[in-house]
This record gives sequence, structure tokens and C-alpha cells, in this order.
Amino acid sequence: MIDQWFMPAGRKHWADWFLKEHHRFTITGLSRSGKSMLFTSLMTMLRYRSEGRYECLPLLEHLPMALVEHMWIAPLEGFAMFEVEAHLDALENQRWPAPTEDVYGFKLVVRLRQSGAVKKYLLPYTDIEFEFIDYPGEWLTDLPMLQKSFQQWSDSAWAQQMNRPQRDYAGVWHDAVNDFDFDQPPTPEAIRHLLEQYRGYLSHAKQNGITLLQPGSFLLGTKGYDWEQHGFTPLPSAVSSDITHPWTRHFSANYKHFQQKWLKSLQQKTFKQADKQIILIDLFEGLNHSKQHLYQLKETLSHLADTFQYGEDNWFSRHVLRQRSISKVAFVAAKADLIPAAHRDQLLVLLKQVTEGARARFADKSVQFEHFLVSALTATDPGSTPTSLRYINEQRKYIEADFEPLPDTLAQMSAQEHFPVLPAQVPEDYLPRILNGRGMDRLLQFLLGDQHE
Ligand SMILES: Nc1nc2c(ncn2[C@@H]2O[C@H](COP(=O)(O)OP(=O)(O)OP(=O)(O)O)[C@@H](O)[C@H]2O)c(=O)[nH]1
Ligand SMILES: [Mg+2]
Repeated sequence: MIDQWFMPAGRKHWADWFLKEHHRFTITGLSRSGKSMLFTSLMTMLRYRSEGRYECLPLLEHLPMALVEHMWIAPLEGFAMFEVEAHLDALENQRWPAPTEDVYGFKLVVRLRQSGAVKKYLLPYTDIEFEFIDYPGEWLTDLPMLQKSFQQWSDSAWAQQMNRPQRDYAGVWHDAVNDFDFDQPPTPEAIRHLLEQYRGYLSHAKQNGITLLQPGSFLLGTKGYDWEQHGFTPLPSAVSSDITHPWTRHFSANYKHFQQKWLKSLQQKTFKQADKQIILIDLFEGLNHSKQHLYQLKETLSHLADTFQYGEDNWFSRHVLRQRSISKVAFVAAKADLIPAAHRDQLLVLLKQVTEGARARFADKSVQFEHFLVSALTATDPGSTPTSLRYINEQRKYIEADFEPLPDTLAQMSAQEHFPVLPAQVPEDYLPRILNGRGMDRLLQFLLGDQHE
């Protein structure tokens, strides 16, 4: 049996089977939650640290370091390379990375040295590949549409727009629908008019911190889904309940097209099985607006729970990390530097409340949850008191701001209350600030580390 492995063909087979272990991480994060900044920091840290010959790699605390021979970053097959240079250029010019409009990837390859005498001879190294995929957050919120018919989606979209906070931004769109004559045939002009109105609502609501916006893909530029050709909008239930209605027929057909030609391939390519799940959450947008916005975020996260997928036991886990196959999900609050250290415990409490609905969906599964805070780029400095921070404002003045404590619970927050978010700009010394990012080691440990800490 062993003899076979010495033969080139056998060795090759062995190599294909065991030498390449893939671990895929898609960070699940809504639009503007900080995914691209997080990947930019992650890649920059990995680069710097791997060039530093790993001595300063607390991130790999749980990986037997004697086994690591070398690690490097490489393009990911089938994906355009994650635009780290463009993002670093933006930071160099004191701008945050631009919103993502397409899918990008990269991989971290960790080459392991085998320690056992026999293994060492048979397997001079093992490449473990960690794949990272970045995508526009708008794509994510569209995935639950795969499970719905046009009519179901249309009805749920209406219902959501009738509730606050969405209702506050839907007035123009609702007026346009009230004034619209659905007895006219769905001509290209009439369709365009309705689509423009609906897109107007989506982008207005997005600018005002709404996360539950479907289809989010309609908000992106020209690279994604061709909504001008194959777009649709929700229809009043009097129309959508009649499947023979010309508007219902037309939009149902476009909706199916969206599911088949767009969402299915998106799910297969971009949101394929991930080994561990990180759900990146921006609480500041909600805090900036209102309590209803935070409840709305909570609702969005529980809708997304259906699209979460979990990894299974694999060779790497069993033999290198000695894990059992327990799924693990980390809910991570991004941009923690936007709040003083004195209030961060409260932010964590709020994070746990916002994820309650999503967690309840897994009550019957063996899933472990972690909650922690991260800042990919610590753009603020401690202020003169424990409750203040210093930061660079939009006029590029370095100023200090003091913070009220966050509410103890969401329920305690009054309907009018809101917590303005700091418009912190990118500091000139962004690089050391990336390398000292808060919570990044915890994040990497979660991704690469032992499950039984
Ligand atoms: N202070 C601070 N702000 C951050 C941090 N990370 C992201 N931001 C802010 O959040 C914004 C969105 O971050 P991105 O990384 O572009 O978010 P994204 O999830 O990639 O967004 P999409 O590409 O639109 O899906 C940035 O433009 C920054 O203003 C951080 O670590 N600290
Ligand atoms: Mg992005």
C-alpha cells in the first residue's frame, strides 16, 4: 500500500487528494458593513507578518507553528484579484475604499511541513488554502429571494415598506404607484417609469440607513444584473394576486430570470459553502438613525439566517487542528474604533441583542456563537477622558468628541433617541493603524484556529 505512494502517479493522486485543502471564507456582511476594509487590513497584516518570518504571528497561536514552512497570498482561480492595491491607494490619499461593485477573491496559502518521520518522507509539505471572497453587500440581501415566488416577494416587500422606518422613505414611491394606471399595457416606457420610481425608493432608503432592500442588485452599476432589461418592482396585491394580469406576468417572468440567471449562479459561485462564518455588522448606521433602524437591522439578519451555510468536518480540521465538526459562527461588530473604550462593552451587548433573531433560527442545530468587536483600521485615538475620542473630521481637523453611554438594551432606547456616528476620516498614518487593528487577531484566530479554546 505504502509502496504505491512512492510512485509518481500515486504520489500525484495523494497530492491531489490530501495536499490541497481548501477553506473558504466569505465574510457575510451587509452593504457598507466594512468587508472590503477588513480584507484590505487582513491582507496587509498577512503580508507584513509573513515577510517578518512569522515570529509576530499571534494569529497562528493555535496552528502548530513548527509545521508552517511558508505562507503567501495568491490569486483565487475564477475570481478577479482582490483590489488591495487600489484600496491601499485610496487610503494613501486619505479616502476609504470605494464601494464594491463586483466579486473579487484572494487566497492565503499556508505550506505545512510534516513532522512525523513517515509523513515527512511521503509528504514534504501540505498546502492549505484559505480562500477569501469580497462582494457587494447588496448581493447578500437578495439571496433569500431564491426561496420566494414573485407574488410572495412582492407581498413581503409591500408589507415591509408599510412599516417604520421604511415607510418614512417610501412616500414618493407609494404616490407613484397610487397614480399609476395598471390597466395600461406594460410598454417599455411604462416599465421604465415604474422601475425608476422603485429604484428611487431603494437608493433613498439606503442613504438613510435601511438594510432590508430588495433587490439590492438594482442599486449597483452596470457590471451586475441588467435591471433595465429584466427589472421588476413589487406590485399592489390587487395586481400581483391575478396571475393573468399583464403586469404580473411580465414582472413574474423577469423575477424568474433574476432567480435563474443571477441569484442561482451567485449562490453557487460567491456564496458557496464556507467553513466558518463571520457575520460583520455595522451597528453605527442604526444608532445614527433610530431604534427602529436597529430593529430593522435585526430583522434583516434573521432573514439572512436561511442563507447561512456551515462547513463540515474535513481532513485539515481532524488531523491538524484536531477539531470536532461543530459549526461556529462569529457575529462581529465592525468599526469599533468609532466608540470610546469605556462604551465598548455596551456595544457588545447591543450586538448580542441585534443577533438574537438570527441565533434563534439555529436553536435546533449544533452551532456555537461568538460575538466580538473589530476595527480594521483604528481611525480614532483615545481622548482626554475615558468617554471621549479624537479623530480627523471632514475638514481634516483633528478634534475631540465626547460620548453619551449607549442604551443598556434596545428596548430602553427612546424612539427619538439617536447616537450620531463620527465621520472619522482616514488618518495619514493608516498603515501602522492597520497593523495594530483591534480585534483582528481574534478574528484570524477564529478563522484559522482551534475550535475548542
Ligand atoms: N472608523 C472606521 N471606519 C470603517 C472601518 N471599516 C470601514 N469603515 C467605514 O465603513 C465604510 C464601508 O466600509 P467598506 O469596507 O467599504 O464596506 P463594504 O462592506 O465593503 O461595503 P460594500 O462594498 O458596499 O458592500 C468605509 O467607507 C468607512 O467609512 C474601520 O475599521 N474603522
Ligand atoms: Mg466592499
